[in-house]
Amino acid sequence: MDETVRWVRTHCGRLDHGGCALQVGVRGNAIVEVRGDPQGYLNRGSTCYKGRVSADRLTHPERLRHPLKRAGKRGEGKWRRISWEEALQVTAENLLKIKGEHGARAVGFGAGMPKGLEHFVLIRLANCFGSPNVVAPQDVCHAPREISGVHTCGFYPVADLHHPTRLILAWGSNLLSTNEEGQIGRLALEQIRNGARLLVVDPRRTELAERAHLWLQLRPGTSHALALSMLQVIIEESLYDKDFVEQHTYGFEDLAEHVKQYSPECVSPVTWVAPDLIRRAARMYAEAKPASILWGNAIEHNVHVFDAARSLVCLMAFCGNLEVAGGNIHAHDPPIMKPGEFVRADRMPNKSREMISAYHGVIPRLMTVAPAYFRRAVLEGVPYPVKGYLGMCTNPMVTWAESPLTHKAFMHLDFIAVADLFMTPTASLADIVFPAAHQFEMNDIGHYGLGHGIIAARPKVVDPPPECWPDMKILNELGKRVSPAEEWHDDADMFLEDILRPSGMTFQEFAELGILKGPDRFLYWREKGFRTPTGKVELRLSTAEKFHLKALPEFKSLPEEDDEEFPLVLISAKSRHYLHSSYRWVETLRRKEPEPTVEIHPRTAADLGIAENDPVIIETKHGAITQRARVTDSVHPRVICAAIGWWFPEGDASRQVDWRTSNINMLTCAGNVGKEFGTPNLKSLPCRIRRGHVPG
Ligand SMILES: Nc1nc2c(c(=O)[nH]1)N[C@H]1C(S)=C(S)[C@@H](COP(=O)(O)OP(=O)(O)OC[C@H]3O[C@@H](n4cnc5c(=O)[nH]c(N)nc54)[C@H](O)[C@@H]3O)O[C@H]1N2
Ligand SMILES: Nc1nc2c(c(=O)[nH]1)N[C@H]1C(S)=C(S)[C@@H](COP(=O)(O)OP(=O)(O)OC[C@H]3O[C@@H](n4cnc5c(=O)[nH]c(N)nc54)[C@H](O)[C@@H]3O)O[C@H]1N2
Ligand code: SF4
Ligand SMILES: [Mo]
Repeated sequence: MDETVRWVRTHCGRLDHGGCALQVGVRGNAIVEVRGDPQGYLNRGSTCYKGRVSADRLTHPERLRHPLKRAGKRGEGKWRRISWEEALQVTAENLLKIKGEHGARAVGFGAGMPKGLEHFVLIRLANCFGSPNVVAPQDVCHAPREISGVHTCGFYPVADLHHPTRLILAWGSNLLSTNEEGQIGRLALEQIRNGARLLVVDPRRTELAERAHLWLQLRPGTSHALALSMLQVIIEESLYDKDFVEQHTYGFEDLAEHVKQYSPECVSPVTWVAPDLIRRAARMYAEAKPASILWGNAIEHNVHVFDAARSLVCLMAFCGNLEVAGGNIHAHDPPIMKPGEFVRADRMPNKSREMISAYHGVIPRLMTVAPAYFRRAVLEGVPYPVKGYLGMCTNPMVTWAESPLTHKAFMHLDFIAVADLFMTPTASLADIVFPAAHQFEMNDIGHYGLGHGIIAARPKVVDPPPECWPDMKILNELGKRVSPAEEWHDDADMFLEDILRPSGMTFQEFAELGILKGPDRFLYWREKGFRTPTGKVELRLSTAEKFHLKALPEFKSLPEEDDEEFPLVLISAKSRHYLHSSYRWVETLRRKEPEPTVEIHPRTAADLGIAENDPVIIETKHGAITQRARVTDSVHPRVICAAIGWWFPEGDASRQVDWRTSNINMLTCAGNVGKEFGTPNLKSLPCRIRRGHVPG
């Protein structure tokens, strides 16, 4: 046996948004070490713990290694091992049968957090098959901030931490745990070391909040009220960038008049932030030039996300921070194939009118179907029946709001195919399960189509188990069976070459380079204006009437009204050890965080007779779960913060049914959603907590 270790350079992926450059040590076909690459563009050698143990995802004895076909009733856990040929054939037959009987739109194509290039190949398959329905959690992840940005200023304004900034405003972002969009955690710390001030808006005292010059511990679900109040202060005290506002914004007078109602004194009782702190925060942000807002996922986790996102873009515009180095910029892609071309959007010219969500009047440019609307289509036939589902890289049974509804919808479908690494609660309901190859076992491109202005090479390091296929290959082979064969390649790796062709590079050359970055382009609006109908930043939306949108961001109410029966407020935050619902089965990760825990303030815990590590029942109007208490004063006495994504893979691996006991989405509800994106309340839910276990 060859004992020498060879080192392969690649990029981390599928553990968060990815981005750290890695050096992976390989002996034979086994990975022996993963370490940070000192030359990494985003990480300069650093990694997190889960990055270092990331190869452990590949070797679990219960990993899916063969295609499976359901042998008993749906979800019963009886499977028959089948060949790839049969798995593809059965899937193709079922998808075509549904298409023949109900139309192509009766198949939903399910994606999760975009993990790699397969996300876009899946959309291509939907388009080539003829279905407008790609179902994905974009309603609660990034689409709201991206699309609100595009409607307001013509682009998605991302925090620029690659150039010196004077202030970072982290708003509902726990970036030292989540390293959003690559290594923003590390870049932020570097900026702070170099003198940038830090302003944090978070109901929890996060690690970042501990380092902050000012921390606003707002009441969950009131970001829009707080941001509108900051706008009011900035106008009243004349702290805004007058030249910019005068020349490059539309609707300033209307917004100025409108925000008068949101003085710090008016807003303080609802946000729980003292008026003088709101004023200090507004001044700090307005006076630092440039300043960048890092907007976190929390603003996207309630029905008022459009108001929150719009208010934050207005703040950026007011203070002249749009498209300014060190502010919030339009990250331009390098010369690569445009996503629309790659996914063959031209095959579905009427997609935005035909997709399920069109019926619900969502905001233009939202091109995925919110899970709330997908389940209505499956269960009620609204606006038309949906009968089939093909999903990969996603675990809706755990990650969509209101898990019992998801279960009901999946039990109602005629046909389900799922690709995953492990038998998950979602895969366990499938008719066909495809065993997927994973990070390190295939060539892949990271960050494509995500608005970060970079793509990262993730070349293959080891061979997958013989019958585990990269998702792209699964889609490529299925595509040939259910759609015009000329849309598909002999070898799925050719998709990587397609993307890179405009750059003049092969994948091999790209892999040697590592990262391809677009040009830095600042203050583009000086030449061209903003890409909105008025050519200006639309503080007031000129298209509001046409698209039935609110012209001005507003605060009218809490996401869910207070309820005496449920006196506490439930929030959540991602774990630094896991990705959402993934990898509870990786032992090295599980040892770090063996059980789901809920943070509770010592005073509240004492009042309720709850001690550290006690099992507790967390309850909302919608359901009850068990997690363990972690008593900490980092949360407000009225707020508890629960763990997300929990199910228990240690049960019978053929039959993953415990998606109830500790899963936070037993506590959420898909019945009440924000109109623009179909977003449910995932955070800021009235709740209560007591010692005990839910009956199991
Ligand atoms: N209550 C509540 N719900 C939430 C959130 C929250 O904060 N609170 N967060 C939301 C957010 S922001 C998001 S993005 C979504 C995420 O929702 P999902 O994307 O559905 O969740 P994940 O756990 O990231 O991924 C699910 C599955 O992908 C599989 N997987 C990983 N890599 C591969 C691969 O290479 N191939 C295949 N075929 N499968 C793979 C994993 O094994 C896992 O089972 O959840 C949302 N849901
Ligand atoms: N380790 C790890 N990294 C990840 C992920 C993961 O699952 N695990 N997921 C990836 C994905 S898909 C995403 S979208 C990102 C998300 O990354 P983040 O944007 O950091 O999202 P969260 O962890 O959901 O929440 C961030 C913060 O919001 C706070 N918060 C809760 N409610 C409110 C509120 O009402 N208002 C405000 N202002 N703050 C509130 C929480 O206390 C928390 O500190 O992370 C990515 N990175
Ligand atoms: S921070 Fe994210 S990209 Fe970096 S090593 Fe950890 S999981 Fe990988
Ligand atoms: Mo996300």
